[in-house]
Amino acid sequence: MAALEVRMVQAIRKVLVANRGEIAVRVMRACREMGIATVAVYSDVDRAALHVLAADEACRLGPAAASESYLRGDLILEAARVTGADAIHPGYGFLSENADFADACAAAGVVFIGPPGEAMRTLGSKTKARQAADRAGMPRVPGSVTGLGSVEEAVRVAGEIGYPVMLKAAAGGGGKGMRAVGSAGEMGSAFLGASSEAERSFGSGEVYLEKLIERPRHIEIQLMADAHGSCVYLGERECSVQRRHQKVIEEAPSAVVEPPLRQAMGEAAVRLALSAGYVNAGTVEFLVDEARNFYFLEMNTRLQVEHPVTEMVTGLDLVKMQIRVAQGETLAVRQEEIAIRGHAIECRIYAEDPENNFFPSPGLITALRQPGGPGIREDCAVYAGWRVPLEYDPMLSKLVAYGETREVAIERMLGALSEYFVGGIRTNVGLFRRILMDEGFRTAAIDTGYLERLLAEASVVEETEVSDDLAAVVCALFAVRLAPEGESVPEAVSAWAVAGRREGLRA
Ligand code: MV4
Repeated sequence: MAALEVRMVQAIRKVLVANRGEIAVRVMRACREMGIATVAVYSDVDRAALHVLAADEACRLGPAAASESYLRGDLILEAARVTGADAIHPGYGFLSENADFADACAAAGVVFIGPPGEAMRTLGSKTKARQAADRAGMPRVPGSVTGLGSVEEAVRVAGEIGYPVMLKAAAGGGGKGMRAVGSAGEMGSAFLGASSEAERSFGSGEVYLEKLIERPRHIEIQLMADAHGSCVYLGERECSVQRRHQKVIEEAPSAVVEPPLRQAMGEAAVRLALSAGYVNAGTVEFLVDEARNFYFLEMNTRLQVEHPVTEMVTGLDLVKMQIRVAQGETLAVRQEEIAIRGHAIECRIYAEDPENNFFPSPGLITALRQPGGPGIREDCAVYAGWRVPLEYDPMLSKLVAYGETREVAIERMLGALSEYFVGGIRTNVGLFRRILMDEGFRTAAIDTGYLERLLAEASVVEETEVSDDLAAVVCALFAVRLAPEGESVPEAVSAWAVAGRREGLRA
């Protein structure tokens, strides 16, 4: 047998993708390259969705509500049985971090392409994860590693670590049940507020305390572990550009992470994963303070939205690696073979209205022009004529730009954004231009408060500079033709619509 042994426990032949949108299409592309058949599942509003068209077979789950479709583990396992799928890829969101669903798959003899349920349970609890971090010798934010029994206990612990502190939900995530506390006098109401919000959101009111890290960066390490005790780290992603705990731009590598810091964070993340019996793709989140100390925050036990920037700078296909690991293969790359080359930036394009507090703006896409060219990748699952449903996350597309340097990646992204045109609905495309042109972003002077500070500044409304762009005119033509009779073309395209109408009259 060769030195690099590849054990295969069970070759996967057909994968059911228990998700929708761009991530479902992304997983199906990996399957196609591997000669694996695919099964889509869909809700009633997704009958004509791109992920359904991309699959070899498709099964209806139920009505649009996620609770009646994409969250119905029982129906999804039944679809796997009926179609003979031998594995399920959960994507992100929905059932991806549901330990009981992972266990139910195993019980049904279906491979769950993700970590074992038990590892998910350990890392899903913040307090248990902090204990695991201690066992793994991983630096974490100072504070408690068990739930707090009372306001008095919270005041005592806060006195030991020093104010300001942060109360967090043990079962939480995404900023819910979180309260900053500046002094002992504020603890009583903050404790009750955090605890009741945690109870409402997660069904558990357990809260714990951390020292507050000021102006932190959010940097995360990508991991991949096989079922034979090997785990590698695939560098970091900088995710500090976010608004209300929703990431907006991610990049790899981080401008502040030099090789020694990358190695220290990576090796700590690997120790945590191995000590928790982790298998498959995972991400360890850190806060990095102004002195570049790093602190463990939490572990995400799924493939993440922003995985493409890691793929671009490592040249690895994370979804294929997930599938190989899930069928029992050993990792085919060693740590010393993994190199970070160049720079990648991802913009999350949402159907939302920047002029109306980023309120979701689903609806019919009347025209769509997608960018291309060297170093541009788009992971997307919408098309002209598709109606973006209001029942799900309104992310339309992940636009990724790669370049030899961060500067080249930024310039390519700006070019791609200028080529991008979505007709019929509002999008946040214009926001990215503002960020990418901003001095603070360009010098990578970013932390988790960066975007909210930028948005608080008065913005000079930019003029659209595409009137001479033939492609935009062609798009406008389609927009005019697709607009129902008597209904005016949406204002956002009016400059183009005028030009398009002129062209249309000439034809
Ligand atoms: C913190 C913090 C400062 N100090 N913990 C927000 C979501 C949750 N997963 C962790 N969060 C934070 N925890 C300590 N001890 C600041 C944040 C935080 C944040 C973290 C990551 C990305 C964006 C953020 C935005 C605001 C606050």
